Amino acid sequence: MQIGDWKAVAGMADVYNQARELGIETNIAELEAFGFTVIEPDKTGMPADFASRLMDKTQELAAKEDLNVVDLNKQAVRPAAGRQLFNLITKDPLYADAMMAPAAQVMAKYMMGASYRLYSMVAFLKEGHAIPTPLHNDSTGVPPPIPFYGNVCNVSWVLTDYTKESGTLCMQPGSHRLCRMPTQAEWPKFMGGQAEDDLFVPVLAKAGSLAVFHGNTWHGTYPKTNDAVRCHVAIAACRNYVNPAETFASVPESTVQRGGPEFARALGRTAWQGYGTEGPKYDRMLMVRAATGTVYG
Ligand SMILES: O=C(O)CCC(=O)C(=O)O
Ligand SMILES: [Fe+2]
Repeated sequence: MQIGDWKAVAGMADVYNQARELGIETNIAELEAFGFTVIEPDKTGMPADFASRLMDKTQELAAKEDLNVVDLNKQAVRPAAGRQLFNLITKDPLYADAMMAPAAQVMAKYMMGASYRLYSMVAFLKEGHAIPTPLHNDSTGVPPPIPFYGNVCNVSWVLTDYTKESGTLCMQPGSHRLCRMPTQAEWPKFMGGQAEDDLFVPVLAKAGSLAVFHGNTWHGTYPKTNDAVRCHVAIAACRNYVNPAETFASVPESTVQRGGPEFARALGRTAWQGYGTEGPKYDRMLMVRAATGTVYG
């Protein structure tokens, strides 16, 4: 059907039409049905060499950054196996390009509404063998029931070929409908839980794909059993009222300019929150009015 500029779903008609143009409407159907989807490299709207440039940059940062700068890297028991690099948006303008990629924008807005904000940008980098990352959803600190529409979502640039052997993400299809965190008993047996392993599926994705999932979807990773480098850059977006996990105050002005007004907005540069004695700016409050009415705003 033809989708017009429908007022009742302010913002969504535009996003939906962009999804059609990019050829990723089926990905939206998969996301709705299963809680996750994989967008093929040629549908991201980015040049063919983009993912390899992002991989090179991420490896360059990893080589430069002291492991101990990251607190979690010092913990024996931690949320995710392997190495993580945080706050990437502050580190290079290429990460702004990753976030503003047409398919990434469409999916973030589809899931978190037009007023979405950047929540975090984190690289999950593994070299050599790695134990599984335990089953979880990305809604840290949200008590059940998590709203069906989700408070966060994950749009991940897969930068190396993701296979079961390379320790790809492991999903429980349909779990986004449960609106809560899994209990330890609900983890698959291969993670030390009691659930049958065949309830879970690997995200199989070529380097350059976008793995996209709802913030309520139960996921973890398969054990990494090969020696290849394995990396994805997770762009987490959140709803306008969520306190982002990372601070973006130090993103250079030149990067903000490069990203444009929508990028600046998503980084909170025009957020109504965070005021002092002067109180909020009314025009900024009006920017989230549509979100008060519908999940699309
Ligand atoms: O790669 C991993 O170990 C975990 C990744 C993850 O949980 C995520 O991207 O949300
Ligand atoms: Fe996660």
